[in-house]
Amino acid sequence: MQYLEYTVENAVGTLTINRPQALNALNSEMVAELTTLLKEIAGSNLRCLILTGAGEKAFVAGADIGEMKDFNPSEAEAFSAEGNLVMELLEGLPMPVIAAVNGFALGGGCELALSCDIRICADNAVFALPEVGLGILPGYGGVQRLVRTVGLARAKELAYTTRKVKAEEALAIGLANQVVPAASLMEKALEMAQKIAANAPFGVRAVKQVADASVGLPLNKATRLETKVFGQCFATQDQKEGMAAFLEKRKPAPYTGK
Ligand code: CO8
Repeated sequence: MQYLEYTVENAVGTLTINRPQALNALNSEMVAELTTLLKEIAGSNLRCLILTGAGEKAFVAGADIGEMKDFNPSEAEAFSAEGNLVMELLEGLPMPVIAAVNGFALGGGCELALSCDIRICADNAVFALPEVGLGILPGYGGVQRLVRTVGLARAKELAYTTRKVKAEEALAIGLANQVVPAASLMEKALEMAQKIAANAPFGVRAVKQVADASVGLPLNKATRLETKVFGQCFATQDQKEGMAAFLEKRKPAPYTGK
């Protein structure tokens, strides 16, 4: 892979977008690499994924403006469709995904971070949707996901104005889950990922499934899904071990995902 680095340690994956000379701007090759890698990760037994950008300056500074500038409408639509597939693959991964946001998360970079379950930000993080200032709209699902994350009025304001949101404001409006010093970003992201990875994998994936179902399903359908998945937990060895350990006043043995 030319633009991605991927490592796995103790069932926690770290995917680094690696094009720091262009502030990790997303081009077609990178989108194709992400599509392939995310499909592989979806079928793996990874317990948590961290997504970040190489260098100290940017998570991802958006889609590649140089590549987009001469698109005709159908090329632009295809570029948007391929990018949207990446966002859907990321969002649809069965395991939690943490965006470790270092510096700029602009345009497509903000949209990428919004497709993750959790955003931990360095204190130098800056989010924005600059697209209308470039004559386009956020075409990677950014408006949809920003509405769901910070509410309709705030999302509209940010997309209409292109205003930059710094880390502390991102935390205050629920765009960021946590703000940490830039130097300890990866350490803090890893700490959270390891905490997630230590829990029963079926339970963690079940939480993601039912939490995401809350977006599209009416409450009674979502709770019915929850009931079904709750039952399925009782077919796992991890549930037997977790409950036995509680009653025997001991720590559970490491969860196996079985
Ligand atoms: N695309 C291409 N190259 C970029 C991008 C980008 N989005 N962002 C930065 N770069 C490049 C610069 O051109 C520069 O390259 P070079 O050294 O060859 O001149 C290098 O990265 C470093 O950038 P700067 O010199 O500009 O660094 P500064 O510290 O001065 O500024 C900024 C940093 C503020 C982040 C500035 O680079 C910037 O404003 N970048 C563009 C941000 C932006 O507008 N992003 C949104 C792009 S549009 C988008 O993402 C749409 C997604 C939906 C697509 C739907 C499909 C149609």
